[in-house]
Amino acid sequence: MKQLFFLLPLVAAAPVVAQDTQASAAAKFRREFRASDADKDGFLSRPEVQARIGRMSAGAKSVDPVHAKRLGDLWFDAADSDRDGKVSEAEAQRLLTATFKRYDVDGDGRIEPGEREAAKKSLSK
Ligand SMILES: [Ca+2]
Ligand SMILES: [Ca+2]
Repeated sequence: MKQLFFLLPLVAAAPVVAQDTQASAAAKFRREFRASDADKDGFLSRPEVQARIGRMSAGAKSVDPVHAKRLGDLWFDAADSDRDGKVSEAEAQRLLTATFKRYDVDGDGRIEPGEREAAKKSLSK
């Protein structure tokens, strides 16, 4: 779960950042999903997820291929809830929503910096 926290901000959530609302996070995620779906079949495959993460950067440093593969696996396994080996947009949105709710402690639909910190702490226990 510790890695998942760092991963989700990368994948689901270039959108799930401080002050983002759930609606705006979902809209950004939709664009992110389409951009990641390299073969445009409407699903994310494991390699597509890994490739996308490999193209992202975490702050100043980019994600190395080994790390990208590991993060991709973590994200993929968390997102593919029906275990059919591909992640639909609905599955990915569910993961985003679950993540958002976990961060949004006071349930006001916004992720405040303090809530991010609290989520980070709870996940690293
Ligand atoms: Ca695809
Ligand atoms: Ca699936």
